[in-house]
Amino acid sequence: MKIDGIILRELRLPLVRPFETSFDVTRDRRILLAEVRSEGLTGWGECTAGEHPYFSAESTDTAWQILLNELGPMMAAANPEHGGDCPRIFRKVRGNRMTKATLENAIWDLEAQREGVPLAQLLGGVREAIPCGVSIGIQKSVPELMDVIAKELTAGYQRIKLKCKPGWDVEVFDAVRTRWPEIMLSCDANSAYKLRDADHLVTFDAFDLLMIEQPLWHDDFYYHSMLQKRLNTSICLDESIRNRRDALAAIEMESCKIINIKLGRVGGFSEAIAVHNAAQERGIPVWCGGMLESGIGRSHNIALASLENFSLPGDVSASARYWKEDIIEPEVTVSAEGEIVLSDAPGRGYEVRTDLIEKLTVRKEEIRALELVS
Ligand code: OSB
Ligand code: MG
Repeated sequence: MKIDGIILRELRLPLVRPFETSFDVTRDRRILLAEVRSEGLTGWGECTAGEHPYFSAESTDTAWQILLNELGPMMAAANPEHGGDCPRIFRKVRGNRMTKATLENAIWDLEAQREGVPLAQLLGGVREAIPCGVSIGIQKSVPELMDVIAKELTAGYQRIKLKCKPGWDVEVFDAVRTRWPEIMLSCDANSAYKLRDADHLVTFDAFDLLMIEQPLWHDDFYYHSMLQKRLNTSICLDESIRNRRDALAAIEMESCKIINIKLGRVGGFSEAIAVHNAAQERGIPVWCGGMLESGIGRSHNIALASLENFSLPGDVSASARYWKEDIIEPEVTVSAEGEIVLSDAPGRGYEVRTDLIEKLTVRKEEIRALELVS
């Protein structure tokens, strides 16, 4: 397809409530969007990098620079036929996976529109609805956390994931398990522990957690594999898994028994599908993580989570948990059974509210294909 132009935008979107992890508190999201125009159609991509390079080495500002000066021009000159062509087009650029995913996902979005099929179908999805959980940030107190959990369970969510760190872990799990002995419960440490905390992490086994997500270093498999040998609870890797090779290494070393797939973290739909397939072939279940996305990234996550091996409830939840007003229509909603029902409309299945996007835009730059090709 001929790329006619790429528009980069940054939006400022305040979260309805702050989101606290072991590494940061997020109050507003700086949402970076790429709008790729081709032959009368528009594909959208969202960059999941945070404002700071804390979760990964990328940030909103590094992504902007790399999109404008490196990936945007490469894409504009390449005229890809398929979303799956993008990894090859971007091959020269190392890392910057969230940044690459921004453009690659926009091309898949375009391709689904061009073919007149739902994006989920183009990706090979089989589910009509996806099971949903919620990721709950660190709260000021246990009673406040209990109120939040009660509300999410009433809304129908199938699994509760608690962000944790030293000092906000076993006492919290104990209180939650005492009140809700049966719920599907997991935790995510975002690398807040060291191997010397292994004895402490073993005590998590008492709380019948579905998994412990990324307890150790963000770039580690080896020490996670040592820790997994000591735990009954399954380790799930998030930060460590950058691609299919990482997934294979982690599975082979038994560093984890579950994998969280994030579209941005692995560099886009192509690699996300490759990780999904590698895990499926080896009997390792996956689920779809989230990065506090706006409706555009969220709609892409939903399409991805329709693949068969996304058998565990993910972190992709309703728009209203994050935003007063989302930039897509309809907003993402979750049923009383805790599911998001996939749209059967062609493309991403949600309309983009361009008027609202324009209003929220704080910076905008256009990469025009013609100038670049000459
Ligand atoms: O580790 O899964 C994570 C948000 C920002 C950075 C890292 C993570 C998260 C979440 C939020 O857990 C998931 C969501 O609700 O989008
Ligand atoms: Mg995580």
